[in-house]
Amino acid sequence: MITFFNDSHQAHAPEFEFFRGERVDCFETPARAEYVKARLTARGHRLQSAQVDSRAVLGTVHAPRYLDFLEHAWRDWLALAPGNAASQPFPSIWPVRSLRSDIEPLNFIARLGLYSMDNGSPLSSGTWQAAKAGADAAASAAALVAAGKGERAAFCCSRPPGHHAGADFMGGYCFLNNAAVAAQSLLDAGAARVAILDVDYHHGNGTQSIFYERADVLCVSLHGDPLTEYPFFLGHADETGQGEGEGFNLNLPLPAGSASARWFEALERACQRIGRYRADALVVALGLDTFEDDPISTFALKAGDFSRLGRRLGAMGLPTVFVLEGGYAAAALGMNAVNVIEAFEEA
Ligand code: OKP
Ligand code: ZN
Repeated sequence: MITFFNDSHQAHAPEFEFFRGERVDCFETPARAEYVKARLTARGHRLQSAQVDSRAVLGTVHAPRYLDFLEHAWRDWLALAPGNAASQPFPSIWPVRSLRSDIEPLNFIARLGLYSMDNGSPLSSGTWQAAKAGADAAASAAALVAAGKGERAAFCCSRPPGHHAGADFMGGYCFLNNAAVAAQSLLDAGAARVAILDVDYHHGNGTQSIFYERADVLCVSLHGDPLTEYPFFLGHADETGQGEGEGFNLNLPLPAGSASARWFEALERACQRIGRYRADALVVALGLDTFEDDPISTFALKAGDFSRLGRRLGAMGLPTVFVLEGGYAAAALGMNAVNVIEAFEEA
């Protein structure tokens, strides 16, 4: 499968995140994408660089003031205090409920809180460069599939991931919503209906929220139940869409620790719903943190289960863009990603 690889991903390399108040090494590391690249290359898949500038589509998926903040965040962080180049910014105040989010404060940390859902999205000097290049890769994969010149599918192999990023906020290691960029690009290229299937362990709250009031993008997600799993505040079964979007959002939360059989039952429901939608194209938010050895997740998919996933998706018969999301058992990521891709192609 033709893969658009984000050559700038290593520019995003924060050192640490917080876990229960302690500094810990980042789970979302540059090695992740390199493992996938190595496996793709070893198996003879073609890697390409992005050919599309996603700037225009980013402006429809994300709020202009958020994009402006993100693009200049590192510059503004450096301007805040001498010596900041050697440390990482984290938010410490958020405009929850009664607080105002319409006025952008001047203080950098306050603005960082305004544009964040958590303190779990560490920034580094090249975050914008890496995230923008990832969005370019997602737009490029969508353009290739939309062109209909013999490529039924394409893979966007990139980091940082995107599905927690909403229209105007970052969260959960995510800054720009690559799956949303791919879906919007497919619509802009002529698709009338696009389905997004998010199989990451964590609910894709950003993607859901971006398309929640729209009928032209069906969002379907299987994930750990938010009662106990990140992102906790979205992803319940009663979230079905709103206004024009009513009926075009399907959440299939599963209890933490669910076995593969249960996961594949949910996948079947997801595929049935997408089939009834008569989508013109499919975007798969391909999180691989459902893997049994994932260090931050509790599902139990095995390497062979990723082939089974790929076969099922291939049987949908749709033009498909795969976008890499999570997956933190880094050394296994290549095998698991390529298992999906190759089984899809064989189906
Ligand atoms: C991003 B994606 C663990 C903290 C967990 C949030 C998880 C974000 C997952 N120490 N932080 O959906 O894979
Ligand atoms: Zn995840």
